[in-house]
Amino acid sequence: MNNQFIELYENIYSKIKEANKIIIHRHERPDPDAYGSQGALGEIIKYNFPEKEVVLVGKESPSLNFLFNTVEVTEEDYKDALVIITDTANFPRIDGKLFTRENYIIKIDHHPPLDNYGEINLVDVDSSSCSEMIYDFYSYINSKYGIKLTDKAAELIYVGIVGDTGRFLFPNTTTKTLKISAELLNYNFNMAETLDKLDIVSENIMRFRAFIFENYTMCYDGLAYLKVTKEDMDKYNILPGDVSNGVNLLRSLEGLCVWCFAIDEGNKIRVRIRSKGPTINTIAEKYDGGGHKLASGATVFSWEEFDDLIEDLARVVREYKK
Ligand SMILES: [Mn+2]
Repeated sequence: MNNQFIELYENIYSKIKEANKIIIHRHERPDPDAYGSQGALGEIIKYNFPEKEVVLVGKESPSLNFLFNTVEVTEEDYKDALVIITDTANFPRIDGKLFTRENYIIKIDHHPPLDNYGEINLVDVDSSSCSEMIYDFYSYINSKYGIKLTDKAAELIYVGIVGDTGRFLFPNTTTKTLKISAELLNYNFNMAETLDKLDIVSENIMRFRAFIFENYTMCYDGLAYLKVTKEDMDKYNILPGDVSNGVNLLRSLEGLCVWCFAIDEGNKIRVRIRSKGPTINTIAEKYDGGGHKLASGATVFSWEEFDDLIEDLARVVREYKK
C-alpha cells in the first residue's frame, strides 16, 4: 500500500461498495499493463462482491486476449454505473466513451497527469505500472476490510508489472515493485507459461523485426530513429500498434541514448520516443504529445516537422552528454 493515498483508497472503496454495477475501461491499443490493471481490479471486485455486476470493456488485442475477454456495451448499460478507468493519462485515450456526465468516474493511473478527468483521480507517477497501483489499493483494502486477491488477479497484476518494466529491466523497477512481484508468485498461476505467451509474435511481426534492425538510422552520436511508412506496414501486413511494440528492440544498441520510431498513419505521423537518461516528455509535449520522462509519444504532420523533432532530441542528447 502507499500511505499518501489512504484517503483516496477509502473514497474509491466506498464508491465501489455503493455501486451495483461497475464498468472498467482501459486505454486504446491496450498493452499488458492496461489489461492487467483493468482485469485485476475487475477480478478483485467480482470475487469479493459477487452480487455486483462488473463489466470490462475495450477493443481486444489479438496477442493479449488470452488473458481475458471484454464485452460489448451500449449507452444504456451505463445507467447508474460506476466507471473506473485504469492506465489512461488523458480523456481522448480512453477506449470506449459511452458513459455520460451522469456517471461517476474514477481515474487510476501512473502517467504524468495531463488531464484529471475523474471525480476521483488516483495518480501515482512513482509507480512502475498501473497494475502495481492496483496491488497497492488491494493491499490497503485487504488490511482494512479483509478483501482477498484471487490467483487470476495476481497473475494479471504480475503481467502488467512485467509489461511496463520490460521484465524488470527499466529504471521504473523499484524495491516495492520487486517485493510485490515476489508476493504475487505465492499465488497459483503458471508464470513461465504466461510470460511465454506474452512473448509470442506472429511470423509477419518477426520478419518486421528484421526490417527494424536493417533500417534504423543512427543520426547523431547517441540518437537513432526509424521511419515506417504505410507501404512498409502493408508489406509486412502489420498495424501501427505493432510497430510501436517494437520500439524497445533498439534499446541494446551500443552508445544509444535516445531513439524514436516515426509511424506514418496517413493523416499524421506518430512518434514513439524512448530515452536512457535525457528527459524527453518535454519535447513530446512540444509536438502534441506527452508521457513519462523516459518514454513518450508525439505526433507530427510532415517529415519536415519530424526533422525539427529530431533536432530537438539531438539538442537534449548533446546537453545530457556534456
Ligand atoms: Mn501502464
